Formats: sequence, structure tokens, C-alpha cells
Amino acid sequence: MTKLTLRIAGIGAVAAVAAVLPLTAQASTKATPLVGTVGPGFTITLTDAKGAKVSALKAGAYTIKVTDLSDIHNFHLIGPGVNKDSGLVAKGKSVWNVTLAKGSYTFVCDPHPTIMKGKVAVA
Ligand SMILES: [Cu+2]
Repeated sequence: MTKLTLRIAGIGAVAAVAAVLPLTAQASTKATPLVGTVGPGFTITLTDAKGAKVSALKAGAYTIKVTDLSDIHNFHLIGPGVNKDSGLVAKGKSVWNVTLAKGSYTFVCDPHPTIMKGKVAVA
């Protein structure tokens, strides 16, 4: 019985690695990484992988790592074909795989839209 259990766990580990590999390969060759952060203060930012603020992007695939550091703020990305929300009460990290099309995208904290917002023009 013990032997069987170990064997199943081993297969599970291999399957998990196999499942992660294609995503990593796709991220490095296709999707461009971005970083979204909201909170803990009244700040919301979208940056590239190097930490530079983003205001213009090319249309295409992006992987956005969102960190929501507050239960009174949310990171909400809205634009053509995209409507992603980290959740107001929710905190923590999310990874969004999105395709940005030509147009204007807005990232906003919904309770504080006048002071916590940004725009990205996608061409
Ligand atoms: Cu807010």
C-alpha cells in the first residue's frame, strides 16, 4: 500500500512539472510579462518586468502578475476583450493571461477611481 501511494505521488510530480513547462515556454517566447500592483496605500501601478511604468503597449499576449496588497482596494483592468478584477476584499497575487487588442485600456481601483487609475494605449 505504501509503495503504491509513493508511486502515484511520483507520477503526480512528473505531471505537475510537465504541466508547468509549456506555460513557461509560452511566457518566454510569446507573452510579455507585466506587473500590476495596488495598495497598500492609495497607489495603483502597471509596470513592465523592469519596473518602468507602462502607458503604451503593442497589441499582443501579456502575462500580468497582479499583487493586491489591500482589502480596501482592487486592481481592475478594463478594455477591449478584457475585464479582470483582483477583487475588492480579496488580497494576494493573481496571474492574468490576456490578449490586448488595439484600443484604450484602463486600470483602476473601483472605490477610488479619481485618484487610483491609469491608462494604457495599445496600438
Ligand atoms: Cu482604492
